[in-house]
Amino acid sequence: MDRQRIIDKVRAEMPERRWIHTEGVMAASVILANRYGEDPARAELAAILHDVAKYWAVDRQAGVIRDNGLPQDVLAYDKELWHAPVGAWVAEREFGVTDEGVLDAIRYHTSGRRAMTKLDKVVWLADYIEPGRDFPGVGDIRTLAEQSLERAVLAGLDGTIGFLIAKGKRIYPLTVEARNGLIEELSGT
Ligand code: DGI
Ligand code: FE
Ligand code: FE
Repeated sequence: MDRQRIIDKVRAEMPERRWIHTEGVMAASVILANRYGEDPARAELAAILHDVAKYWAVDRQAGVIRDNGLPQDVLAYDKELWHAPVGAWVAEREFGVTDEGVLDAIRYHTSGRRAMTKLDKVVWLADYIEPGRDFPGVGDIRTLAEQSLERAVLAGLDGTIGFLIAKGKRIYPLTVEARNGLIEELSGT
């Protein structure tokens, strides 16, 4: 499917404000990919599709996870996590995406994972710092993002984990693994 058709179809799946967020993630992904030596076209494709399932009814999201052999453990954690693996499934099945790296970047764009690829990091961080994001601390992470991809993703994960702790929520294990993995990567262990 060509780029414009994907854009038109994804846009039809979401309210306008979420499409504006997606455009912000596209722009930020391209900038980060160019800055850190990743393919901007792959980063942009993952960005276009990353939230494609965000506005599906949660029952529909859960159904995709249950009926297609996706990892079931996520169903025991916050529903906000579900649209990421569902989005990767939709990208492959309905949009014909075959690039496994792009599919992984969509699949792990919320949780992160251990040993995140450069493409995973670019899309994860772009989602966090796109121009429409406005929360305390985002400016510091935008500044970090100009210096170190890994340090910026780590700071973002710290922010998300802190937010979940403050709300008394559980943390999905892949998010903890993502943070541990980045710390190891940064310290060379
Ligand atoms: O879909 P977006 O709003 O653009 O952003 P996202 O896909 O990164 O979703 C983030 C939300 O997911 C955020 O409000 C926190 C929530 N969340 C719930 N449990 C977890 C989690 N995020 C992570 N990384 N790990 C969790 O365990
Ligand atoms: Fe998302
Ligand atoms: Fe997003």
